[in-house]
Amino acid sequence: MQIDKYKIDEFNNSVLKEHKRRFDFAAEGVNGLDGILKKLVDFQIAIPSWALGTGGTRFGRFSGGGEPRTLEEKIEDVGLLHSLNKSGGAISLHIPWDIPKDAKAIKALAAQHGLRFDAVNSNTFQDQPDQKLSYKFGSLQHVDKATRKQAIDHNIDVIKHGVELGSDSITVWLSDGSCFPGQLNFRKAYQRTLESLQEIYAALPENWKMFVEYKAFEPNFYSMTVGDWGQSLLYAGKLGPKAYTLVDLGHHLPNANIEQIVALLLAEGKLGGFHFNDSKYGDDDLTVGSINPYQLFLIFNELVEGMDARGMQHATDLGWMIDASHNVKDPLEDLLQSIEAIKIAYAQALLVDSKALQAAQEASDVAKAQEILQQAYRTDVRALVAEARLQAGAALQPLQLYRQLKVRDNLIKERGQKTVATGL
Ligand code: LRH
Ligand code: MN
Ligand code: MN
Repeated sequence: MQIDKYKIDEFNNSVLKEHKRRFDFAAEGVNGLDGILKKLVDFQIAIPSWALGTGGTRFGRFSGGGEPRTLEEKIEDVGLLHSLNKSGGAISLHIPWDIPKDAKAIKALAAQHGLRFDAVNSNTFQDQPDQKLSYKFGSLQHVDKATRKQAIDHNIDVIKHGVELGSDSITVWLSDGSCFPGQLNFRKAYQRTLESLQEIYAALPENWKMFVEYKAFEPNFYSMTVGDWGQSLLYAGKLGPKAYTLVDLGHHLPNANIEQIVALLLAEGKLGGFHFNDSKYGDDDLTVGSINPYQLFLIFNELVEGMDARGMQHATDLGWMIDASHNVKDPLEDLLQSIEAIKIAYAQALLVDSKALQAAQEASDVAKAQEILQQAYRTDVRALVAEARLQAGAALQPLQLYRQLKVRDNLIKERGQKTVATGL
């Protein structure tokens, strides 16, 4: 299924008058409005290939139907999202969940939908049916050299797939760690992991980046060998200039000050990118902005401040990806909501009066500083985000149009009610 441009135009015309009214109100008094709209248009978020089907927990999975059965259908789904909001112009693959058999054809198909390939992800947290050695006790940290080698080779293979697709980064997330005290020699696990990562790093093409993703717990519940941003930063620092830390918002211990982590990683030139999601308890992988939108705004505030201070391009100098799982909602609707939440937080951060905030900070005027931040956060920027979509040729209200066009019903008709996508 594809959404014709005239359907988008037709829909936009039907809501244009109301939009103009809202936009005029929202735009009044906004400094540098055109620049803000341009930044919103340019900002693209990569969609994870593993989140286009219904997710599940270890207790069950309840499919919604019409899930993509192949990589081609996943690309088609991301294409649908992108034509609705023109903000999801990239796809992030998890290998071997999604192996591009004919890379040329897959790349061409993605290009037809206006999509490029973002970071490729390796998987050494599961055993594959044809795999010789098990990752039950870790991969890059494993006590057995041959198992480490197998995991290293897999990562190098993933890089090769990425090269063929035109990707320029690999995200390495390791489930390595231990479940019980005494199971692991921390120092040796760290050393082995570092040496394994060094071998993968050595295989990176010139223009490539390696993102080292950390996570506090799960599936190991006593220790994780890349358990927090400090550990990730240690690895990235020792690896070299192409290695960066990747922040998945759900991978912290409760109440972690993620915005401060982001600010410091940026200041060190070691922030590589994001896996956006939201959580209340742990790695819940919920819709972005559904639980704690203020935190999301504060993170974007640090991003805008820190990237501007370093002269970085918002849209291109970091990797922006979603990493979520959709257990009870239609995955495509959920992703539309996540992208909207990201854009809203970004727009609000762009509205922060940074000069006034700096002055308040320098004067230690705490109340003023808080007022300035909350002034931006409490501004309803939805019409600005919608206007950016309109300018990009997308739908003013993507979710409404998705429903109006009965996209899911059509996908079910095309693919069937009982389809299962690979992924989480
Ligand atoms: C681990 C993680 C990591 C994986 C993905 C499937 O929790 O966030 O990014 O690659 O989930
Ligand atoms: Mn992640
Ligand atoms: Mn995760």
